[in-house]
Amino acid sequence: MMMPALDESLVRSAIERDGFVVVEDVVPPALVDVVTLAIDRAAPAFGVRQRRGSTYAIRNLLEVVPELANLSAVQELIRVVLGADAQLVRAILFDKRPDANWTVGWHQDTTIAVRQRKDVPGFGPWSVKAGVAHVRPPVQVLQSMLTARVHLDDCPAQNGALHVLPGTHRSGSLSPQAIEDCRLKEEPSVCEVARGGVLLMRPLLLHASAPAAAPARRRVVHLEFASCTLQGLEWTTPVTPLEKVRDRRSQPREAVAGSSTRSASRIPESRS
Ligand SMILES: O=C(O)CCC(=O)C(=O)O
Repeated sequence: MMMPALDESLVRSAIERDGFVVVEDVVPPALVDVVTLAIDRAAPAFGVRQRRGSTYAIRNLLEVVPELANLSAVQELIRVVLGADAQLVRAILFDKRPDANWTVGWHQDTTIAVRQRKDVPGFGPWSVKAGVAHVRPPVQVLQSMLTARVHLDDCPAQNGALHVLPGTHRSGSLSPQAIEDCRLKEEPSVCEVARGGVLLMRPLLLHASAPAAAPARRRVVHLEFASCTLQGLEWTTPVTPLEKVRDRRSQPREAVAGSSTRSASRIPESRS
């Protein structure tokens, strides 16, 4: 059976216009199982946050599950938007579950993880998360980045799906007042994603996360990619640029434009 091919230009235009797009069936079920098992086996370690004995966030996920650097279907998707020079620069697990049903208010992702703190003009303030130096870079760095949120469980709206404000990635770095203004003006979209699907999003897209109304496991592997070098600083992960990745066997099947609470508008499939 011929697999429908991903419409690359529609992915690119959705990212440019809305700042996000959902692509279904990216990671095959067997590979989702492998990643899920590796994460579940991860012993409580540095960077693993726990609540009442349950792991709900792993910050330095690549140390725990190095296989994540080789998810070729995800890398293919990233290449479509960022080009072949993109690198994986950070990996985090976000896990919502009945005993860790957390919430996050509206925000942009404005920090990056780097190998070592060095005072460089344009970079700051600094912080340390799970033992790793983090810094707020110039806005151009954030604008050149793309996040792939790989879903290891089905995530319908009632399972703590991510809410986003479409198009807000185009406004640069926003003050708390500007975030509040956007929240009052724009209608949020709810990003429902099935197991194996990927939400691609720009880090500057305003997003928030409500507790699940019908809590189940909601494991999301958050992979950040960048296509730029840092002036005077180094990314944490010495990884291979995506130009080395050319395996199209597990082609993503279809892209769904920002699904909203009312209806999910679909980008039609094109067949190769
Ligand atoms: O996974 C979530 O629901 C929220 C994660 C988040 O806030 C983030 O990616 O910055």
